[in-house]
Amino acid sequence: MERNGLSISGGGWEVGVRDRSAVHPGRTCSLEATCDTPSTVHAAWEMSMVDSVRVGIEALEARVQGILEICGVAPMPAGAVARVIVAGERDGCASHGLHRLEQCLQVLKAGQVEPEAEPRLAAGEGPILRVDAGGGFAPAAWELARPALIARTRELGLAALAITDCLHFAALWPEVEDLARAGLASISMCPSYATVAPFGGTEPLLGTNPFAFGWPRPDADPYVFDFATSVAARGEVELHRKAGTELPEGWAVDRAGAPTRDPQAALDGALLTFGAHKGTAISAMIELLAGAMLGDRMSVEARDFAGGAALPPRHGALILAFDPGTFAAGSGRDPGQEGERLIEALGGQTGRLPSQRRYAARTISKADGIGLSADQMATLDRLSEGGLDAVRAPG
Ligand code: NDP
Ligand code: PYC
Repeated sequence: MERNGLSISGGGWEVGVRDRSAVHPGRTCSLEATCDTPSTVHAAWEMSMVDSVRVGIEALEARVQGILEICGVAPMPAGAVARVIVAGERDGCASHGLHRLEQCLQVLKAGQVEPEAEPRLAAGEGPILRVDAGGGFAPAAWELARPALIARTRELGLAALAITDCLHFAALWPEVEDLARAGLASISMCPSYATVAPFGGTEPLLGTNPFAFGWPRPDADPYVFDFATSVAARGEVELHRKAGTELPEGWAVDRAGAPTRDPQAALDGALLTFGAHKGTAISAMIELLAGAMLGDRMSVEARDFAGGAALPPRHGALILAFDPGTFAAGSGRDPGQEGERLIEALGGQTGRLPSQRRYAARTISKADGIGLSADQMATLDRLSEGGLDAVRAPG
């Protein structure tokens, strides 16, 4: 099959030289209105993506799952972890795509995650569902609990999922997007590791604390946003370090509290919250709701438990789900149509909705395969061949 001037073989691996702009529009501006994300590493990373392999989504999932299993992760969590990592790569979310695979293995090697943990769901009968992840990977807990959360939300109009003791390394949009595709609105949040200074301060106290929202749309992809409450995710800073590029102004301070654009100095110092005092307040809310309220670690404790921020942290996560139809019952109004009016007007003024870049990248990945750099391929080969022994030191 020929697409974008390239031959594609169905679902398998294929080596070729191609222009990454064909599969990752957000990286190279081949789609207008997708190049405006400041927290995305551009030029240097782009250069490294020219010689590449294109691979089908399922083939890449199988490859990543295989690597995790070789390293001792049980098949169920290995599958869940592989799906979320590959979804990130597929959607052009480099900070939470394949970049995370070696970190997951570093955590495993450090003995900070339970590779065979079986998450246990306590659904009870009320609105609060609980999953004890048992120190295992968060995506396994999410996949186990997802059907019960959807069913309970439909039954009661709202429900909450409290995940405890999970190793969290992933983006949150897969969760809220799943729920939106089931017709539900939702909010997802979790602490992370204390690497973020509150507004006015310079000492790491808060996590990069992601916050995601999903809203179902009758005839379109869900309205989804998902961001760190730091100016950018730490993963973005790690990608800048890898690419040898400076950070934009205003992301971070160094250890002495001075503004810095050097990624390593930022990783050693502190990131800043977005939106000055407002981002700090939202980040604090996340610590309280998804840390203190769940009886699980907040970001300072999670960082200390992990011995720093080189490895993803272990803590809890909170997902709140709502059935818009139940809330609007009796109003005579249709939340779906009301929502459409707002979302269309938003898109009309801003030129692009959150997740639009991601959905565009997904469409191309589904059609053409996911593009991997020579560097990414070499990492996959190294890990496939050497297993845990081949995992490099964190940092
Ligand atoms: P970004 O700043 O890259 O993007 C945040 C959101 O804003 C996305 O939904 C994005 O949509 C949207 N967006 C970007 N630009 C525009 C625009 N011009 N108009 C409208 N919407 C726009 O994300 P972050 O660096 O803050 O976070 C990246 C990821 O890191 C998130 O997925 C988050 O969950 C994850 N993370 C995970 C943590 C964890 O502990 N597990 C901790 C911190 C972050 P689009 O995707 O389409 O560009
Ligand atoms: O990118 O900040 C981050 C992050 C923390 C944990 C997982 N991702």
